[in-house]
Amino acid sequence: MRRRTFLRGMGAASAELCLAPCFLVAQENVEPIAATLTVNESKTLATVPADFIGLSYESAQLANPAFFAGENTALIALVRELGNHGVLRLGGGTSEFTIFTTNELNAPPGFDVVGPDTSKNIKTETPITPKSLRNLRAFLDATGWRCLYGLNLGRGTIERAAEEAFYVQKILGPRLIAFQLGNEPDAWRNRYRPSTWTYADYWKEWLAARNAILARVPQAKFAGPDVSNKMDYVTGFAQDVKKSAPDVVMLTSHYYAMGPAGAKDATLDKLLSPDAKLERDLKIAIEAAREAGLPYRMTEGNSCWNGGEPGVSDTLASALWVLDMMLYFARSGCAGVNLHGGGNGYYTPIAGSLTSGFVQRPEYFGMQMAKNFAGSSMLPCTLVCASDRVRAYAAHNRGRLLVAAINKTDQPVAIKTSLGNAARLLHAEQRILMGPAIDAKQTVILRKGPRHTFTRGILDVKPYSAALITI
Ligand code: BDP
Repeated sequence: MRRRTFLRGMGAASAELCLAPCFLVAQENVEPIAATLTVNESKTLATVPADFIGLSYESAQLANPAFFAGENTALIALVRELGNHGVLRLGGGTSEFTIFTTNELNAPPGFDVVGPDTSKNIKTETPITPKSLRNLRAFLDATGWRCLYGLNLGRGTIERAAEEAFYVQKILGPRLIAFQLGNEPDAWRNRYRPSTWTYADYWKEWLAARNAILARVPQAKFAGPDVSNKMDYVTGFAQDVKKSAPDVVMLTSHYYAMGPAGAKDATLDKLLSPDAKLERDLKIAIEAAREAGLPYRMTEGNSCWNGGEPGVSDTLASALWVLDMMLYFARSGCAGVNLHGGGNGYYTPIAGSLTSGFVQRPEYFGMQMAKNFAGSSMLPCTLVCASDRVRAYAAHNRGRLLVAAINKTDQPVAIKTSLGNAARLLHAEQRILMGPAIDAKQTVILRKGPRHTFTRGILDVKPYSAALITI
């Protein structure tokens, strides 16, 4: 396959091509890293919901009613390719600057799309009207996805939030999972609230807002606390809702692997390394959710906050990172992951606009590979390997065994497996997530037939690539 063919394939909505050797043999003479993979097929670690896959957009995007609309068929097609079920979360920094009004605006909005919010304090107020909500409903109906809807608690009034909730519930109906009240309230200190602001203050405000919304919308459901990173908000909220808010259906928080953009350590190297903080915090969130009898969802996150790091957040590295991160969340018992994006932000999985058209960025392909695990049972598996940048996950899904091996090193990896007898492996299929270089902006998923998947029982994973095996 020539480079031109490769690039042409990447423009396609689902870039699954027949595999020819070109990009896979760059490191022919390098000794592979040896690894051994053992999968325990008799035990389930976690059940992955069918709507595990998710996207997150800024609420301000709703100010352009033409964006999330039944007529935006290009975006609908791309979202559907990420899964027949999924969760669209609306929120982010701009959600504290939205104003709901039933006065439909005659003038079109001054913008087409909204990227990730990077101006943490200076923003313009954006109106949301019933027309945007009706169009959002059509968009959700067309994709089959459901919505987590963020209301303005940071800078809005409780009365207005209750009024907006009334219209959202009426219009989105079964497409609405729950309301979230406020974005990242753990970061409001010295911003929207005084320096003395604590979790206890937040809980009081949250409860008052929830009560007002319930008075107007008795069937309302809630999710939260949608925090940036302070785990005491997550554990406190889980305990408090268990006691006093049975209408909370989901515990939520955010995850950015690095940030802010521009920081010295917001690098490719860091993105490819394991994140000890994630391991620690995710355990806390999952445990808090379990004790409260709730699912836990990571509702907003990406590689690097403040809009993403160019040359990192928009490269093959981000695709490998997304796949590994999503499967790590899935295996840990998380109910879903929403990748934040929008507009032409560096980390957005889908970029573009109504006027320019929409394109998949590398992260999109990582998500597309991860979507195979939606609805599956994650299995315990052990990978013995000298490098902690080689990762593996296994699951049962609809009678098939799935194995994902992610190689975030610049060397090939040779994985010895115990996945079954030769006859079983003979029918194994492989999909490969790869690109021309780790910092390349192009990424593609290629398909390899059964004959080429295992040679002598060994699974070869090329440098900076991921393999998904279906057996
Ligand atoms: C988060 C905000 C989100 C931003 C993101 C970022 O919730 O709206 O887009 O940071 O800075 O804190 O990229």
